[in-house]
Amino acid sequence: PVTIRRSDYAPPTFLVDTVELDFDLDAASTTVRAKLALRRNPAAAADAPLHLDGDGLTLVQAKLDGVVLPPERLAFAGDGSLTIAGLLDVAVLETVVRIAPETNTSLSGLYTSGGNFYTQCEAEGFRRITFFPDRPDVMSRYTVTITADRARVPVLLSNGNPDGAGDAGEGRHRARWVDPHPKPSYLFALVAGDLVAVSDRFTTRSGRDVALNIWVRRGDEDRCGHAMDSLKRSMTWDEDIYGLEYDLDVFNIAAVSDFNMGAMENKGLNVFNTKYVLASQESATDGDWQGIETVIAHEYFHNWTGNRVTCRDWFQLSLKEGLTVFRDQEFSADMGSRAVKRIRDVRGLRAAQFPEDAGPMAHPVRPDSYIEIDNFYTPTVYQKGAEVVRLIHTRIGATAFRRGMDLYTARNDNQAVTIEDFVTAMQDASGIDLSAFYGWYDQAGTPELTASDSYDPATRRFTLTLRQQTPPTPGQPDKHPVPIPVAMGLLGPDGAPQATRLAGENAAQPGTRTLLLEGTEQSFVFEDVPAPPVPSLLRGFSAPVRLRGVTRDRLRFLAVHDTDPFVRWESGLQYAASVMLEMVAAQQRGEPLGFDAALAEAVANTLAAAGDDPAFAAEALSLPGEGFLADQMEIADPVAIHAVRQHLRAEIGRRCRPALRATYDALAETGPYRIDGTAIGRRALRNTCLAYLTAAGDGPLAKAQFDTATNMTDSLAALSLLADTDGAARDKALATFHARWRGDDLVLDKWFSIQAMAARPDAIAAVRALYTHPDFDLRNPNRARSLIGAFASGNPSQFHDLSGEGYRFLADAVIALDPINGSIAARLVGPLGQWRRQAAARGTLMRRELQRVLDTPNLSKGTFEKVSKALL
Ligand code: BAL
Ligand code: ZN
Repeated sequence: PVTIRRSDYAPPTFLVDTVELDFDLDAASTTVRAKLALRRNPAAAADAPLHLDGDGLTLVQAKLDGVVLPPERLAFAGDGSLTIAGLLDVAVLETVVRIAPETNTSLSGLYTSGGNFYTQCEAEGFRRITFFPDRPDVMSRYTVTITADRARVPVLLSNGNPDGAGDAGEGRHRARWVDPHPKPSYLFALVAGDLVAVSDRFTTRSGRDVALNIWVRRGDEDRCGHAMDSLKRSMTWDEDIYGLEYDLDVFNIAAVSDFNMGAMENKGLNVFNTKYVLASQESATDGDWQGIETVIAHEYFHNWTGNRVTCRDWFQLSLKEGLTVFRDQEFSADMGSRAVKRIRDVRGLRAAQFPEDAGPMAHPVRPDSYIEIDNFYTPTVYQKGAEVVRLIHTRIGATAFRRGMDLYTARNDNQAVTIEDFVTAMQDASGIDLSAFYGWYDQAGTPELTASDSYDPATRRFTLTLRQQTPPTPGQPDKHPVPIPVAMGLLGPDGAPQATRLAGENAAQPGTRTLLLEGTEQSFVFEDVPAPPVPSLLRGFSAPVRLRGVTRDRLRFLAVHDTDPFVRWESGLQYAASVMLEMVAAQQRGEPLGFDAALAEAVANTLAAAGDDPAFAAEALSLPGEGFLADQMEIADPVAIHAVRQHLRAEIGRRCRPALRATYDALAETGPYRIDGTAIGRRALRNTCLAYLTAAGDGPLAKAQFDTATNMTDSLAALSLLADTDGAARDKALATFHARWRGDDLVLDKWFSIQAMAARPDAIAAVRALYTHPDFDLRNPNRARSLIGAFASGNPSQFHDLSGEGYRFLADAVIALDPINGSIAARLVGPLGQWRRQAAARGTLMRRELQRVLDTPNLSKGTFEKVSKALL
């Protein structure tokens, strides 16, 4: 496989001003006619040939300027692409190709799902539909005509606005779509089939009346309300916050159950995984409701950050993804609790991105090279990319950031641009030199920030010293310092917040201030500090770093007193993590685990104050996750970590039983079901209490909740606790759940996941049995993820069983899946790549399985890239 390098970028030789596509849809053999109006790119050499990407296409005919091209003019390459030399500066190319949607299991390009037709073109799927310069810096105006059987395929959708429909004879019909906005090929979409729409309208603030439709399979109409509501709120928010309006007469969303991603922002025709559209009280958890709101917003926001202003090349992916994640995070923060949203986002970043940044696939937010671009839709590009946008937001402030967004969209509208164009707009809008922030885009690895301080009572000076260091990552042995904004404050010995005055400043500032660490080490001197203070650092997680050097005493103090809710939560978490890592060491030595009474005290305090903010209390009560703890250890010990966490849960449950039970009872659902932040917070807190009580031996409580639950959140919380236990209640609950939900794919996914994540000694056998269950379908990405992904990523103590059977299962599944859907196989193989963080006995077994995957003939280039890099 070929490595593509950012430094090799060359502009396209030809631009395509307009594209006319004509689809004659048939599941077994679809004919695609394409007419491209080509123009030589002034930036390319005068005699450069035309290069058209193609993958798996059967060419029927190619005409240049109306003349059929003879075979000798068509130079095919091994990858399916086509080069044609000798073009004039302006030319019209017409091609006819055949493709077979029903055998397309990769779900990239045009494929069928449940008898309907869908496309997925990002990143490189359009080349599986027709010959085209399939790269984002070729932006064209598209006109699309779709013809299909009227009875079987009554709905025909593409990008843009509808432009007529009619009869095509012989039981077929036709529809035409015109997209007035130039777009790259990755934003092309076609959806056709037997679908029904849930419809609404939205009037933009300049008066455009937009038809909103969510297209689903018959029977799913009553589960679209939340998605539609989220869409309208997103449209309003983008107008209010960024002045950005929708720009077509129709906004279509189509939901499909076979989908590689969460959703896709195709212009005017978003395609969504059903997981992020369909929800009802009975079938959706609170996490599902929140996921729908976030993903609907994310795809909608791409209309400006991604579609109107797109990426020059795929190395710039974070230009649209990091920025759009930042925007959806801010939207969700505005819709609910900002503090809890931030806590959850940081949890997510540390669960997925920090380990990636410390593993074999570590890459900068703007990567330098790739073999398969699908492998770079990563937590680093998305979540760390969003953190980097947030750093810039923090550095220049909200007002300048908004001016920068105005400048960015105005300057770059309808263009394919780079991260420099974004940073330059922010710099020009703020007047602040942001050049050092490129370090965040171009350097991989998570910086470690160490804080130390001293207080001099004679001068009443407090000196805070910040130091940074980033560990080496593959291909980047030497790291440079990056600018780190540290939002902070000082607390007095009594816990009261203090105003701060840095040396050289005239007046003290109340509240939070932001220090900027620019070099490797810097000291900040605070004047007039009456007594030794406790610094509260990295408020709101102002930079994606690992903060070191805060003592346990200070963590306990901050967890109680700090004004910043993030630091309060973080300090409690880090305190617990520090205690738990010590317990892991004790467990490894075979010593008694003991118990730190301060943890029970913290739980009691949190419960006492829980009424103020139950969602925050639920976060504060949650012990550090197994993955988080593993990521703190150079060599992880998943089995010891699991044992410690279980022990602690049970111990806290026993010691705090009355308070936990009282909170659990007090939060029982009484009124009608609601999905606002307060109701979600109450359920989260109640189920957190249930988990502790169950760990302490109160098994019947989970069973009772499962038997009486009236919503999926409570039902699933109870079932997942039961799934970890032994006995008849467990088996009965799982059977009842399956019988109740076997017709609902999204809920059945949860049934598979819960069992895959149950940390029982028979987990691997159970997972292998589920793999052959009649409801298991390797070809459905949601189902594959719900079993294979949930086990390998969500059940560390069993996946890492010393027998190596967990690794063998994952490798077997990846080898079976790779020829079906290489993109999903490459994604699932990831956990095996973390072998360097495991003890030698496990690492050897993991490497053996990686090698077995690598030795498989005809491996997809995505899986090859992941596995070969893991073995380096
Ligand atoms: N562009 C791929 C799906 C998403 O990030 O919205
Ligand atoms: Zn996105």
